[in-house]
Amino acid sequence: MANEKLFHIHREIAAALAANKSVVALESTVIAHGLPRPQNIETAQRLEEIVREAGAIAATIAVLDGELFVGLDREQLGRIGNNNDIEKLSARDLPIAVARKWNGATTVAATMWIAHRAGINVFATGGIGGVHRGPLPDVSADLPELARTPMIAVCSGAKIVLDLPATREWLETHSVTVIGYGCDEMPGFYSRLSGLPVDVRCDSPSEVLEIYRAQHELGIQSALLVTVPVPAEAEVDDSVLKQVLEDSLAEAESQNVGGRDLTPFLLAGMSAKSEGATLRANLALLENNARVAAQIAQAVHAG
Ligand code: PSU
Ligand code: MN
Repeated sequence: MANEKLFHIHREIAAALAANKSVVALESTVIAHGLPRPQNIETAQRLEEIVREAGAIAATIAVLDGELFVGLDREQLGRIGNNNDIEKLSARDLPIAVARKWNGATTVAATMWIAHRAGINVFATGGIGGVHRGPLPDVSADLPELARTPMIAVCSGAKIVLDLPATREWLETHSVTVIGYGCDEMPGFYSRLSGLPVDVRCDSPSEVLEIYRAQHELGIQSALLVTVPVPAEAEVDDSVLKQVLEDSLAEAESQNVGGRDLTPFLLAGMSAKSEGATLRANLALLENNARVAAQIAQAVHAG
């Protein structure tokens, strides 16, 4: 068991968890490294409001001075969003961050690790990490964390910069059940379609709840991945997407960008080259996913 002393659970969130009310965990890498300023902090606050409007409480997760924070106040959110020395922390980095008292934003993997141990069972993000393109087998730690954490994870599929078919195969091999929420194929992040299958379609929070319950009763320890397409009006045109993605991937290769810097580099490059179209899509899908996650959390706690 993790030492509870390392966790700082915000008062309101601790009270909600104790009263079995709905809580939605949110990641912070998207704030620190995934979105430009000032939209990053505005978005983080907007996501918390959306979750609240839908009747749940948002728990944005980050590491501050080596302590694991579940729920951030304004000042803490500002530290994560406005400083240049915030680390991008995946699960493997947590022991280092704790030992060396780092400030860091948590990826999907690290956020799920913390949220699950804090007793939260629903999590929302934009797009999960996955299997990267290119010759190296570069596989985001988000995938194995999904395979071993029994939570509901709401996203718009894996980020388009990745090898989506390989990512889909990985999820299948590691028994992560993939739900299409109001869709019959897995969304492709900035696109509503990817040509890849989901395991089942659900059209309401109660349908998701039925599967989540069954998974729990079976004792299955992997996440339930609920994939939600980007709202149609914010979807990025296919030909634009193809072009800016190709250019950004080539740029990353020629500048030798890799490892943890790769995803933020590609997202920023695509936004610049698409005159902000990919950024608008990213914001729209983040907001929509937060809303859906809060609705699902409501169903989980009502049921
Ligand atoms: N989704 C977004 N923007 C992001 C990310 C996801 O819309 O910045 C982040 C998430 O925190 C995810 C991480 O966990 O990118 C994956 O990074 P990597 O491929 O290095 O594991
Ligand atoms: Mn990687």
